[in-house]
Amino acid sequence: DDQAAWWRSAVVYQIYPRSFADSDGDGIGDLGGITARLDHLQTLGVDVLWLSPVHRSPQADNGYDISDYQDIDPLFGDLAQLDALLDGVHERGIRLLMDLVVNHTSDEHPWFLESRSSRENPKRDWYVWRDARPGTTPGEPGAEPNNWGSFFSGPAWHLDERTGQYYLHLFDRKQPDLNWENPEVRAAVHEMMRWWLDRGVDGFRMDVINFISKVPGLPDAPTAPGQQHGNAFALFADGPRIHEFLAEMTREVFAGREGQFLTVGEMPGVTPEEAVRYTDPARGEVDMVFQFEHVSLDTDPLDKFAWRGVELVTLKRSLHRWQDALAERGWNSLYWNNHDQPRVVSRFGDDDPQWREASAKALGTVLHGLRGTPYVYQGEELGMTNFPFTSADQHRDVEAVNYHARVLEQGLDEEAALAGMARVGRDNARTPVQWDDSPHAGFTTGEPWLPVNPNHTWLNAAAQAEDPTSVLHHYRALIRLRHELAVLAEGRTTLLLPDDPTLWVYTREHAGERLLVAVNCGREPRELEVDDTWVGAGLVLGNLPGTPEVLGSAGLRLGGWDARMYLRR
Ligand code: TEU
Repeated sequence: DDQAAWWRSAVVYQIYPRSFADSDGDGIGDLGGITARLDHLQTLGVDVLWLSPVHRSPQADNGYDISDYQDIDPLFGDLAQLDALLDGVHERGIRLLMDLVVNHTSDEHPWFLESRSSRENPKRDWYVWRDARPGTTPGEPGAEPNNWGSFFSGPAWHLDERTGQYYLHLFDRKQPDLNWENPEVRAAVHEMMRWWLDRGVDGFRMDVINFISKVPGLPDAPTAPGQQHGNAFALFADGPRIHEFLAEMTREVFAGREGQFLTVGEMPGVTPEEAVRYTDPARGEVDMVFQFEHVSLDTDPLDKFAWRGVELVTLKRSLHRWQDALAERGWNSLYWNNHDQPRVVSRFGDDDPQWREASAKALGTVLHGLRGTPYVYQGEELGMTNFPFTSADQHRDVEAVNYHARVLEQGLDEEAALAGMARVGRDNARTPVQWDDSPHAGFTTGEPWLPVNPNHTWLNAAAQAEDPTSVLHHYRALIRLRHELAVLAEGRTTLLLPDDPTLWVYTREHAGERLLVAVNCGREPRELEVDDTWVGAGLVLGNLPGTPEVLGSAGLRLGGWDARMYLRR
Protein backbone atom coordinates (compact mmCIF):
# COMPACT_ATOMS: atom_id res chain seq x y z
CA ASP A 1 0.00 0.00 0.00
CA ASP A 2 1.56 3.24 -1.09
CA GLN A 3 0.03 5.03 1.90
CA ALA A 4 3.03 3.80 3.87
CA ALA A 5 5.54 5.02 1.28
CA TRP A 6 8.25 6.79 3.28
CA TRP A 7 8.66 9.58 0.74
CA ARG A 8 5.08 10.84 1.21
CA SER A 9 6.22 12.79 4.29
CA ALA A 10 9.76 13.42 3.08
CA VAL A 11 11.45 16.66 1.99
CA VAL A 12 14.11 16.61 -0.73
CA TYR A 13 17.09 19.01 -0.89
CA GLN A 14 18.65 19.61 -4.30
CA ILE A 15 22.37 20.35 -4.60
CA TYR A 16 23.83 21.76 -7.83
CA PRO A 17 27.40 20.64 -7.01
CA ARG A 18 29.18 23.26 -9.13
CA SER A 19 27.77 26.04 -6.92
CA PHE A 20 27.32 24.51 -3.47
CA ALA A 21 30.75 24.45 -1.78
CA ASP A 22 34.33 24.25 -3.12
CA SER A 23 36.89 22.28 -1.06
CA ASP A 24 39.99 22.47 -3.31
CA GLY A 25 40.09 26.19 -4.16
CA ASP A 26 39.52 25.84 -7.93
CA GLY A 27 36.40 28.02 -7.75
CA ILE A 28 34.08 25.11 -8.61
CA GLY A 29 31.97 23.32 -6.01
CA ASP A 30 32.80 19.66 -5.44
CA LEU A 31 31.97 16.48 -3.46
CA GLY A 32 34.42 17.36 -0.69
CA GLY A 33 32.61 20.66 -0.20
CA ILE A 34 29.26 18.90 0.09
CA THR A 35 30.51 16.31 2.58
CA ALA A 36 31.98 19.11 4.69
CA ARG A 37 28.59 20.82 4.89
CA LEU A 38 26.24 17.92 5.61
CA ASP A 39 25.43 19.34 9.07
CA HIS A 40 23.62 22.16 7.24
CA LEU A 41 21.30 19.57 5.67
CA GLN A 42 20.88 17.71 8.94
CA THR A 43 19.85 20.80 10.91
CA LEU A 44 17.54 21.77 8.05
CA GLY A 45 15.91 18.38 8.59
CA VAL A 46 15.75 17.15 4.98
CA ASP A 47 15.30 13.44 4.26
CA VAL A 48 16.72 13.12 0.75
CA LEU A 49 19.58 14.75 -1.14
CA TRP A 50 19.11 14.99 -4.93
CA LEU A 51 22.56 15.52 -6.41
CA SER A 52 22.72 17.12 -9.87
CA PRO A 53 25.24 15.31 -12.13
CA VAL A 54 28.84 14.81 -10.99
CA HIS A 55 29.69 12.22 -13.69
CA ARG A 56 32.51 12.67 -16.18
CA SER A 57 31.41 15.40 -18.58
CA PRO A 58 32.90 18.04 -20.93
CA GLN A 59 30.54 20.44 -19.08
CA ALA A 60 28.77 21.76 -22.21
CA ASP A 61 25.58 21.86 -20.14
CA ASN A 62 27.24 21.84 -16.70
CA GLY A 63 27.21 18.07 -16.41
CA TYR A 64 23.91 17.28 -18.12
CA ASP A 65 26.11 16.00 -20.95
CA ILE A 66 27.63 12.81 -19.59
CA SER A 67 30.66 11.06 -21.11
CA ASP A 68 31.02 8.29 -18.46
CA TYR A 69 28.03 7.26 -16.33
CA GLN A 70 30.18 5.20 -13.96
CA ASP A 71 32.90 7.64 -13.04
CA ILE A 72 33.11 11.03 -11.34
CA ASP A 73 34.43 14.09 -13.15
CA PRO A 74 37.76 15.23 -11.62
CA LEU A 75 36.18 18.71 -11.32
CA PHE A 76 33.97 17.27 -8.57
CA GLY A 77 36.28 14.57 -7.15
CA ASP A 78 36.35 10.78 -7.59
CA LEU A 79 34.35 7.65 -6.79
CA ALA A 80 35.99 7.34 -3.36
CA GLN A 81 34.65 10.81 -2.50
CA LEU A 82 31.21 9.84 -3.81
CA ASP A 83 31.34 6.80 -1.52
CA ALA A 84 32.34 9.09 1.37
CA LEU A 85 29.36 11.32 0.62
CA LEU A 86 27.09 8.26 0.57
CA ASP A 87 28.42 7.24 4.00
CA GLY A 88 28.04 10.82 5.23
CA VAL A 89 24.39 11.13 4.25
CA HIS A 90 23.45 7.57 5.27
CA GLU A 91 24.89 7.97 8.77
CA ARG A 92 22.68 11.06 9.11
CA GLY A 93 19.60 9.12 7.98
CA ILE A 94 19.51 11.00 4.67
CA ARG A 95 19.08 9.22 1.31
CA LEU A 96 20.89 10.11 -1.91
CA LEU A 97 19.26 10.42 -5.36
CA MET A 98 21.55 10.53 -8.38
CA ASP A 99 20.56 12.57 -11.43
CA LEU A 100 19.90 10.11 -14.27
CA VAL A 101 20.49 11.85 -17.63
CA VAL A 102 19.73 9.20 -20.22
CA ASN A 103 17.61 10.90 -22.87
CA HIS A 104 20.99 11.93 -24.28
CA THR A 105 24.70 11.52 -23.61
CA SER A 106 27.66 13.79 -24.28
CA ASP A 107 29.01 13.67 -27.84
CA GLU A 108 32.27 12.62 -26.14
CA HIS A 109 30.74 9.46 -24.62
CA PRO A 110 32.47 6.33 -26.05
CA TRP A 111 29.05 5.08 -27.18
CA PHE A 112 28.67 8.14 -29.42
CA LEU A 113 32.28 8.11 -30.60
CA GLU A 114 31.66 4.57 -31.86
CA SER A 115 28.24 5.35 -33.25
CA ARG A 116 29.47 8.32 -35.27
CA SER A 117 32.59 6.46 -36.55
CA SER A 118 30.74 4.77 -39.41
CA ARG A 119 27.27 3.92 -40.70
CA GLU A 120 28.10 0.22 -40.18
CA ASN A 121 29.32 0.53 -36.60
CA PRO A 122 27.36 -1.84 -34.26
CA LYS A 123 26.41 1.20 -32.13
CA ARG A 124 25.19 3.29 -35.08
CA ASP A 125 21.59 2.65 -34.03
CA TRP A 126 22.25 3.68 -30.40
CA TYR A 127 21.59 7.26 -31.50
CA VAL A 128 19.14 8.90 -33.93
CA TRP A 129 20.81 9.28 -37.34
CA ARG A 130 18.91 10.43 -40.45
CA ASP A 131 19.77 11.48 -44.02
CA ALA A 132 19.24 15.05 -45.15
CA ARG A 133 15.67 15.88 -46.11
CA PRO A 134 14.95 14.34 -49.58
CA GLY A 135 15.84 16.68 -52.40
CA THR A 136 18.25 18.77 -50.35
CA THR A 137 22.05 18.93 -50.04
CA PRO A 138 23.46 17.99 -46.59
CA GLY A 139 24.66 21.10 -44.80
CA GLU A 140 22.45 23.63 -46.53
CA PRO A 141 19.79 25.42 -44.43
CA GLY A 142 16.56 23.44 -44.43
CA ALA A 143 18.33 20.15 -45.19
CA GLU A 144 17.72 18.93 -41.62
CA PRO A 145 15.62 15.72 -41.52
CA ASN A 146 12.72 17.58 -39.85
CA ASN A 147 11.87 21.07 -38.62
CA TRP A 148 12.36 20.45 -34.90
CA GLY A 149 14.23 23.10 -32.90
CA SER A 150 16.66 22.61 -30.01
CA PHE A 151 15.83 23.92 -26.50
CA PHE A 152 19.16 25.69 -26.78
CA SER A 153 18.44 27.56 -30.03
CA GLY A 154 18.95 26.44 -33.62
CA PRO A 155 17.88 23.19 -35.27
CA ALA A 156 17.64 19.92 -33.26
CA TRP A 157 19.92 18.24 -35.84
CA HIS A 158 23.64 18.43 -36.49
CA LEU A 159 25.34 17.23 -39.66
CA ASP A 160 28.19 14.81 -39.05
CA GLU A 161 30.47 15.37 -42.07
CA ARG A 162 32.29 12.05 -41.74
CA THR A 163 29.22 9.91 -42.49
CA GLY A 164 27.09 12.59 -44.17
CA GLN A 165 24.11 12.08 -41.83
CA TYR A 166 22.45 14.25 -39.19
CA TYR A 167 22.01 13.24 -35.55
CA LEU A 168 19.18 14.39 -33.28
CA HIS A 169 19.86 16.60 -30.23
CA LEU A 170 16.91 18.16 -28.42
CA PHE A 171 19.38 20.15 -26.38
CA ASP A 172 22.90 21.26 -27.25
CA ARG A 173 24.63 19.71 -30.27
CA LYS A 174 27.05 18.20 -27.72
CA GLN A 175 24.08 16.28 -26.24
CA PRO A 176 23.02 13.68 -28.87
CA ASP A 177 19.74 11.89 -28.07
CA LEU A 178 19.98 8.16 -27.36
CA ASN A 179 17.74 5.89 -29.44
CA TRP A 180 15.50 4.24 -26.84
CA GLU A 181 13.77 2.17 -29.52
CA ASN A 182 17.00 0.09 -29.45
CA PRO A 183 16.79 -2.64 -26.75
CA GLU A 184 20.60 -2.60 -26.43
CA VAL A 185 20.42 1.04 -25.28
CA ARG A 186 17.73 0.25 -22.73
CA ALA A 187 19.70 -2.75 -21.41
CA ALA A 188 22.89 -0.67 -21.08
CA VAL A 189 21.04 2.03 -19.12
CA HIS A 190 19.39 -0.56 -16.84
CA GLU A 191 22.79 -2.16 -16.16
CA MET A 192 24.28 1.22 -15.23
CA MET A 193 21.35 2.00 -12.93
CA ARG A 194 21.73 -1.32 -11.13
CA TRP A 195 25.46 -0.57 -10.72
CA TRP A 196 24.59 2.66 -8.89
CA LEU A 197 21.99 0.93 -6.68
CA ASP A 198 24.57 -1.75 -5.80
CA ARG A 199 26.94 1.11 -4.88
CA GLY A 200 24.38 2.36 -2.35
CA VAL A 201 22.43 5.18 -3.97
CA ASP A 202 18.76 5.37 -3.00
CA GLY A 203 17.14 6.27 -6.30
CA PHE A 204 17.16 8.65 -9.25
CA ARG A 205 15.82 11.94 -10.48
CA MET A 206 15.31 11.18 -14.16
CA ASP A 207 16.18 14.03 -16.50
CA VAL A 208 13.50 14.75 -19.19
CA ILE A 209 12.52 11.09 -18.92
CA ASN A 210 9.24 11.62 -20.81
CA PHE A 211 11.31 12.50 -23.91
CA ILE A 212 12.77 8.99 -24.34
CA SER A 213 9.84 7.77 -26.44
CA LYS A 214 9.32 9.92 -29.54
CA VAL A 215 6.69 9.65 -32.28
CA PRO A 216 7.98 7.14 -34.89
CA GLY A 217 9.06 8.66 -38.17
CA LEU A 218 9.96 11.92 -36.39
CA PRO A 219 7.60 13.95 -38.60
CA ASP A 220 7.71 17.72 -39.03
CA ALA A 221 5.94 19.72 -36.34
CA PRO A 222 3.32 22.39 -37.00
CA THR A 223 4.84 25.87 -37.11
CA ALA A 224 3.35 29.16 -35.96
CA PRO A 225 3.60 32.17 -38.33
CA GLY A 226 7.19 33.37 -38.44
CA GLN A 227 8.36 30.47 -36.27
CA GLN A 228 11.58 29.02 -37.68
CA HIS A 229 11.28 25.57 -36.03
CA GLY A 230 8.10 23.60 -35.35
CA ASN A 231 6.77 23.24 -31.83
CA ALA A 232 7.56 19.54 -31.63
CA PHE A 233 6.70 18.98 -27.95
CA ALA A 234 3.75 16.73 -28.91
CA LEU A 235 6.10 14.66 -31.06
CA PHE A 236 9.09 14.11 -28.75
CA ALA A 237 7.38 14.17 -25.33
CA ASP A 238 5.22 11.38 -23.85
CA GLY A 239 5.57 9.23 -26.96
CA PRO A 240 3.72 5.97 -27.69
CA ARG A 241 6.12 3.66 -25.78
CA ILE A 242 6.88 5.87 -22.75
CA HIS A 243 4.79 3.85 -20.26
CA GLU A 244 6.26 0.61 -21.61
CA PHE A 245 9.82 1.91 -21.23
CA LEU A 246 9.25 3.16 -17.66
CA ALA A 247 7.54 -0.06 -16.54
CA GLU A 248 10.37 -2.09 -18.11
CA MET A 249 12.95 0.09 -16.30
CA THR A 250 11.22 -0.53 -12.97
CA ARG A 251 11.14 -4.28 -13.58
CA GLU A 252 14.73 -4.51 -14.81
CA VAL A 253 16.28 -2.21 -12.23
CA PHE A 254 14.22 -2.21 -9.05
CA ALA A 255 12.78 -5.74 -9.00
CA GLY A 256 13.25 -7.26 -5.57
CA ARG A 257 14.13 -3.92 -4.07
CA GLU A 258 10.57 -2.46 -3.99
CA GLY A 259 9.81 0.22 -1.43
CA GLN A 260 13.42 1.08 -0.69
CA PHE A 261 13.96 3.50 -3.56
CA LEU A 262 12.62 6.79 -4.84
CA THR A 263 12.22 7.60 -8.52
CA VAL A 264 11.32 11.11 -9.67
CA GLY A 265 10.54 11.72 -13.32
CA GLU A 266 11.34 15.21 -14.64
CA MET A 267 8.63 15.61 -17.28
CA PRO A 268 8.47 18.96 -19.10
CA GLY A 269 4.99 19.47 -20.54
CA VAL A 270 3.31 16.64 -18.61
CA THR A 271 -0.38 17.23 -17.85
CA PRO A 272 -2.12 16.38 -14.54
CA GLU A 273 -4.03 13.56 -16.23
CA GLU A 274 -0.84 12.00 -17.64
CA ALA A 275 0.89 12.46 -14.27
CA VAL A 276 -1.78 10.32 -12.58
CA ARG A 277 -0.84 7.46 -14.91
CA TYR A 278 2.91 7.95 -14.50
CA THR A 279 2.72 8.02 -10.69
CA ASP A 280 -0.10 5.50 -10.05
CA PRO A 281 1.66 2.98 -7.76
CA ALA A 282 -0.26 0.15 -9.44
CA ARG A 283 1.54 0.89 -12.71
CA GLY A 284 5.09 0.75 -11.33
CA GLU A 285 6.50 3.59 -13.45
CA VAL A 286 7.77 6.47 -11.26
CA ASP A 287 6.93 7.53 -7.71
CA MET A 288 6.43 11.22 -8.51
CA VAL A 289 6.95 13.71 -11.33
CA PHE A 290 8.40 17.20 -11.70
CA GLN A 291 5.82 19.11 -13.75
CA PHE A 292 6.40 22.49 -15.39
CA GLU A 293 2.96 24.14 -15.60
CA HIS A 294 3.42 26.68 -12.78
CA VAL A 295 6.89 27.67 -13.94
CA SER A 296 5.77 28.20 -17.55
CA LEU A 297 2.98 30.73 -16.84
CA ASP A 298 5.10 33.88 -16.77
CA THR A 299 6.97 33.40 -20.06
CA ASP A 300 6.02 32.93 -23.73
CA PRO A 301 5.73 29.21 -24.62
CA LEU A 302 7.61 29.93 -27.84
CA ASP A 303 10.27 32.14 -26.23
CA LYS A 304 11.27 31.30 -22.69
CA PHE A 305 13.12 34.58 -22.20
CA ALA A 306 10.07 36.69 -23.17
CA TRP A 307 9.01 37.29 -19.55
CA ARG A 308 5.49 38.60 -19.02
CA GLY A 309 4.73 37.96 -15.35
CA VAL A 310 1.72 36.08 -14.00
CA GLU A 311 -1.30 36.97 -11.84
CA LEU A 312 -1.49 35.23 -8.47
CA VAL A 313 -4.94 33.85 -9.36
CA THR A 314 -3.43 32.07 -12.36
CA LEU A 315 -0.51 30.72 -10.34
CA LYS A 316 -2.60 29.39 -7.44
CA ARG A 317 -5.21 27.90 -9.77
CA SER A 318 -2.45 25.98 -11.57
CA LEU A 319 -1.03 24.45 -8.40
CA HIS A 320 -4.49 23.56 -7.09
CA ARG A 321 -5.46 21.93 -10.37
CA TRP A 322 -2.55 19.58 -9.68
CA GLN A 323 -3.63 19.13 -6.04
CA ASP A 324 -7.11 18.09 -7.24
CA ALA A 325 -5.94 15.88 -10.12
CA LEU A 326 -3.60 13.80 -7.94
CA ALA A 327 -5.83 13.79 -4.83
CA GLU A 328 -6.90 10.15 -5.16
CA ARG A 329 -4.06 8.50 -7.05
CA GLY A 330 -0.52 9.52 -7.89
CA TRP A 331 1.81 11.96 -6.19
CA ASN A 332 3.03 15.53 -6.70
CA SER A 333 6.50 16.98 -6.38
CA LEU A 334 6.25 20.51 -4.98
CA TYR A 335 8.88 23.05 -6.00
CA TRP A 336 9.51 26.73 -6.64
CA ASN A 337 13.20 26.52 -7.40
CA ASN A 338 15.80 24.35 -9.07
CA HIS A 339 18.93 24.86 -11.18
CA ASP A 340 16.78 25.70 -14.23
CA GLN A 341 14.49 28.28 -12.63
CA PRO A 342 15.08 31.87 -11.43
CA ARG A 343 14.94 32.43 -7.66
CA VAL A 344 11.30 32.37 -6.51
CA VAL A 345 11.56 35.34 -4.13
CA SER A 346 12.53 37.51 -7.14
CA ARG A 347 10.03 35.79 -9.47
CA PHE A 348 6.80 35.37 -7.47
CA GLY A 349 7.78 37.11 -4.20
CA ASP A 350 9.07 40.57 -3.44
CA ASP A 351 12.82 41.00 -3.27
CA ASP A 352 12.63 44.62 -2.12
CA PRO A 353 14.85 44.57 1.04
CA GLN A 354 11.87 45.49 3.24
CA TRP A 355 9.74 42.57 1.99
CA ARG A 356 12.20 39.92 0.86
CA GLU A 357 12.39 37.90 4.06
CA ALA A 358 8.64 37.92 4.76
CA SER A 359 7.81 37.00 1.16
CA ALA A 360 10.41 34.21 1.04
CA LYS A 361 8.88 32.71 4.20
CA ALA A 362 5.35 33.24 2.84
CA LEU A 363 6.14 31.43 -0.43
CA GLY A 364 7.78 28.61 1.53
CA THR A 365 4.65 28.33 3.67
CA VAL A 366 2.23 28.26 0.75
CA LEU A 367 4.24 25.53 -1.03
CA HIS A 368 5.07 23.32 1.97
CA GLY A 369 1.45 23.46 3.12
CA LEU A 370 0.33 21.55 0.00
CA ARG A 371 0.03 17.78 -0.57
CA GLY A 372 3.08 16.24 -2.21
CA THR A 373 6.82 16.02 -1.61
CA PRO A 374 8.44 19.45 -1.24
CA TYR A 375 11.84 20.12 -2.84
CA VAL A 376 14.18 22.75 -1.39
CA TYR A 377 16.83 23.99 -3.84
CA GLN A 378 20.17 25.08 -2.39
CA GLY A 379 19.92 28.65 -1.11
CA GLU A 380 16.11 28.74 -1.19
CA GLU A 381 16.20 28.07 2.57
CA LEU A 382 18.09 31.37 2.89
CA GLY A 383 15.76 33.36 0.63
CA MET A 384 18.54 33.84 -1.95
CA THR A 385 17.57 36.20 -4.78
CA ASN A 386 18.27 36.55 -8.50
CA PHE A 387 21.65 37.98 -9.48
CA PRO A 388 21.86 41.62 -10.74
CA PHE A 389 22.90 40.74 -14.32
CA THR A 390 23.76 43.77 -16.45
CA SER A 391 25.48 42.25 -19.49
CA ALA A 392 25.41 39.14 -21.69
CA ASP A 393 28.97 38.11 -20.90
CA GLN A 394 28.05 37.55 -17.24
CA HIS A 395 25.93 34.54 -18.31
CA ARG A 396 27.55 31.08 -18.48
CA ASP A 397 24.48 28.94 -19.17
CA VAL A 398 24.54 27.41 -22.67
CA GLU A 399 20.80 28.09 -22.97
CA ALA A 400 21.29 31.84 -22.39
CA VAL A 401 24.57 32.15 -24.32
CA ASN A 402 23.09 30.46 -27.41
CA TYR A 403 19.91 32.52 -27.12
CA HIS A 404 21.84 35.79 -27.00
CA ALA A 405 23.98 34.76 -30.00
CA ARG A 406 20.83 33.96 -32.02
CA VAL A 407 19.22 37.30 -31.06
CA LEU A 408 22.27 39.15 -32.35
CA GLU A 409 22.50 36.97 -35.48
CA GLN A 410 18.86 37.58 -36.34
CA GLY A 411 18.98 41.29 -35.48
CA LEU A 412 16.30 40.93 -32.79
CA ASP A 413 15.84 43.23 -29.78
CA GLU A 414 18.96 42.70 -27.66
CA GLU A 415 17.75 44.93 -24.81
CA ALA A 416 14.60 42.80 -24.42
CA ALA A 417 16.72 39.63 -24.61
CA LEU A 418 19.12 40.87 -21.89
CA ALA A 419 16.17 41.84 -19.68
CA GLY A 420 14.63 38.39 -20.13
CA MET A 421 17.96 36.66 -19.44
CA ALA A 422 18.37 38.71 -16.26
CA ARG A 423 14.83 37.96 -15.15
CA VAL A 424 14.49 34.19 -15.89
CA GLY A 425 17.96 33.00 -16.94
CA ARG A 426 19.12 29.79 -15.29
CA ASP A 427 22.34 31.37 -13.96
CA ASN A 428 20.16 33.18 -11.40
CA ALA A 429 19.94 29.82 -9.63
CA ARG A 430 23.59 28.91 -10.16
CA THR A 431 25.47 31.66 -8.31
CA PRO A 432 27.37 30.19 -5.34
CA VAL A 433 25.51 29.41 -2.13
CA GLN A 434 26.01 32.27 0.33
CA TRP A 435 27.48 30.70 3.50
CA ASP A 436 28.85 33.84 5.20
CA ASP A 437 29.88 37.47 4.62
CA SER A 438 33.54 36.68 3.65
CA PRO A 439 34.82 37.68 0.15
CA HIS A 440 33.29 34.77 -1.80
CA ALA A 441 30.61 34.04 0.79
CA GLY A 442 32.64 31.11 2.12
CA PHE A 443 31.96 29.22 -1.13
CA THR A 444 35.59 29.10 -2.27
CA THR A 445 39.08 30.33 -1.40
CA GLY A 446 39.71 30.73 -5.17
CA GLU A 447 37.93 32.67 -7.92
CA PRO A 448 34.30 31.44 -8.19
CA TRP A 449 33.31 30.13 -11.66
CA LEU A 450 30.27 32.45 -11.48
CA PRO A 451 30.34 35.59 -9.30
CA VAL A 452 28.75 35.48 -5.86
CA ASN A 453 25.70 37.72 -5.40
CA PRO A 454 26.87 41.03 -3.83
CA ASN A 455 24.03 40.75 -1.27
CA HIS A 456 25.90 37.88 0.41
CA THR A 457 27.38 40.46 2.81
CA TRP A 458 24.08 40.37 4.72
CA LEU A 459 22.16 37.48 3.03
CA ASN A 460 24.01 34.37 4.19
CA ALA A 461 23.61 31.17 6.24
CA ALA A 462 25.84 32.29 9.11
CA ALA A 463 23.77 35.46 9.70
CA GLN A 464 20.56 33.41 9.71
CA ALA A 465 21.73 30.44 11.78
CA GLU A 466 21.32 32.40 15.02
CA ASP A 467 18.25 34.43 13.94
CA PRO A 468 14.98 32.66 14.86
CA THR A 469 13.02 35.01 12.56
CA SER A 470 15.21 34.10 9.52
CA VAL A 471 14.10 32.29 6.36
CA LEU A 472 16.41 29.45 7.40
CA HIS A 473 14.62 28.90 10.73
CA HIS A 474 11.25 29.13 8.94
CA TYR A 475 12.25 26.37 6.51
CA ARG A 476 13.47 24.22 9.40
CA ALA A 477 10.03 24.64 11.01
CA LEU A 478 8.17 23.83 7.76
CA ILE A 479 10.19 20.63 7.32
CA ARG A 480 9.66 19.61 10.95
CA LEU A 481 5.90 20.13 10.57
CA ARG A 482 5.84 17.85 7.53
CA HIS A 483 7.33 15.10 9.66
CA GLU A 484 5.03 15.75 12.61
CA LEU A 485 1.60 16.47 11.09
CA ALA A 486 -0.13 13.66 9.17
CA VAL A 487 -2.60 16.25 7.87
CA LEU A 488 0.29 17.96 6.05
CA ALA A 489 1.54 14.77 4.43
CA GLU A 490 -1.83 13.19 3.60
CA GLY A 491 -4.61 15.79 3.98
CA ARG A 492 -7.02 16.62 1.17
CA THR A 493 -6.57 20.18 -0.15
CA THR A 494 -9.38 22.70 -0.71
CA LEU A 495 -8.65 26.15 -2.17
CA LEU A 496 -10.66 29.04 -0.68
CA LEU A 497 -11.15 32.49 -2.27
CA PRO A 498 -9.96 31.22 -5.69
CA ASP A 499 -10.47 34.63 -7.33
CA ASP A 500 -8.76 36.74 -4.68
CA PRO A 501 -5.87 38.69 -6.27
CA THR A 502 -3.46 38.54 -3.30
CA LEU A 503 -4.83 36.10 -0.72
CA TRP A 504 -3.78 32.45 -1.10
CA VAL A 505 -5.92 30.50 1.37
CA TYR A 506 -6.57 26.77 1.48
CA THR A 507 -7.39 24.00 3.93
CA ARG A 508 -6.07 20.47 4.43
CA GLU A 509 -8.19 17.72 6.06
CA HIS A 510 -7.18 14.28 7.26
CA ALA A 511 -8.58 11.91 9.91
CA GLY A 512 -10.37 14.66 11.79
CA GLU A 513 -7.45 17.08 11.72
CA ARG A 514 -7.81 20.30 9.74
CA LEU A 515 -5.15 22.81 8.75
CA LEU A 516 -5.82 26.35 7.53
CA VAL A 517 -3.06 27.93 5.43
CA ALA A 518 -3.65 31.65 4.98
CA VAL A 519 -1.09 33.74 3.08
CA ASN A 520 -1.19 37.36 1.90
CA CYS A 521 0.94 37.47 -1.27
CA GLY A 522 1.11 41.28 -1.34
CA ARG A 523 2.25 44.31 0.63
CA GLU A 524 -1.25 45.72 1.41
CA PRO A 525 -2.90 44.40 4.62
CA ARG A 526 -5.93 42.22 3.87
CA GLU A 527 -9.02 41.06 5.82
CA LEU A 528 -10.76 37.71 5.36
CA GLU A 529 -13.53 35.69 6.98
CA VAL A 530 -13.26 31.95 7.59
CA ASP A 531 -16.09 29.81 8.99
CA ASP A 532 -16.65 29.78 12.73
CA THR A 533 -15.34 26.26 13.19
CA TRP A 534 -11.83 27.73 12.92
CA VAL A 535 -12.29 29.89 16.02
CA GLY A 536 -9.96 28.54 18.70
CA ALA A 537 -7.56 26.88 16.23
CA GLY A 538 -3.91 27.03 17.32
CA LEU A 539 -1.16 28.69 15.30
CA VAL A 540 1.41 26.10 14.24
CA LEU A 541 3.53 28.51 12.21
CA GLY A 542 3.55 32.22 11.40
CA ASN A 543 6.15 34.36 9.63
CA LEU A 544 5.70 37.76 11.31
CA PRO A 545 6.19 38.78 14.93
CA GLY A 546 3.04 39.21 17.01
CA THR A 547 0.82 36.70 15.16
CA PRO A 548 -1.91 35.57 17.62
CA GLU A 549 -1.22 32.05 18.97
CA VAL A 550 -4.95 31.22 18.84
CA LEU A 551 -7.44 32.24 16.20
CA GLY A 552 -9.72 34.45 18.33
CA SER A 553 -12.39 35.14 15.72
CA ALA A 554 -13.51 34.03 12.25
CA GLY A 555 -12.20 37.34 10.93
CA LEU A 556 -8.46 37.45 10.12
CA ARG A 557 -6.39 40.52 9.39
CA LEU A 558 -3.21 39.66 7.46
CA GLY A 559 -0.34 42.15 7.18
CA GLY A 560 1.93 42.46 4.12
CA TRP A 561 3.28 39.00 3.10
CA ASP A 562 1.77 37.59 6.32
CA ALA A 563 1.63 33.76 6.23
CA ARG A 564 -0.02 31.52 8.82
CA MET A 565 -0.83 27.86 9.45
CA TYR A 566 -3.61 27.10 11.98
CA LEU A 567 -4.40 23.57 13.20
CA ARG A 568 -7.82 22.38 14.35
CA ARG A 569 -8.06 18.91 15.89
O1 TEU B 1 15.91 20.27 -18.05
C1 TEU B 1 14.87 19.94 -18.94
C2 TEU B 1 14.26 21.14 -19.47
O2 TEU B 1 13.27 21.06 -20.14
C3 TEU B 1 14.90 22.42 -19.17
O3 TEU B 1 15.89 22.58 -20.19
C4 TEU B 1 13.91 23.51 -19.21
O4 TEU B 1 12.97 23.26 -20.22
C5 TEU B 1 14.60 24.77 -19.55
O5 TEU B 1 15.76 24.83 -18.77
C6 TEU B 1 13.67 25.90 -19.21
O6 TEU B 1 14.13 26.99 -19.92
C7 TEU B 1 16.80 19.19 -17.81
C8 TEU B 1 17.86 19.69 -16.84
O7 TEU B 1 17.21 20.05 -15.61
C9 TEU B 1 18.53 20.89 -17.48
O8 TEU B 1 19.46 21.49 -16.57
C10 TEU B 1 19.26 20.40 -18.71
O9 TEU B 1 19.79 21.52 -19.38
C11 TEU B 1 18.30 19.67 -19.67
O10 TEU B 1 17.41 18.77 -19.02
C12 TEU B 1 19.11 18.83 -20.63
O11 TEU B 1 19.71 17.77 -19.92
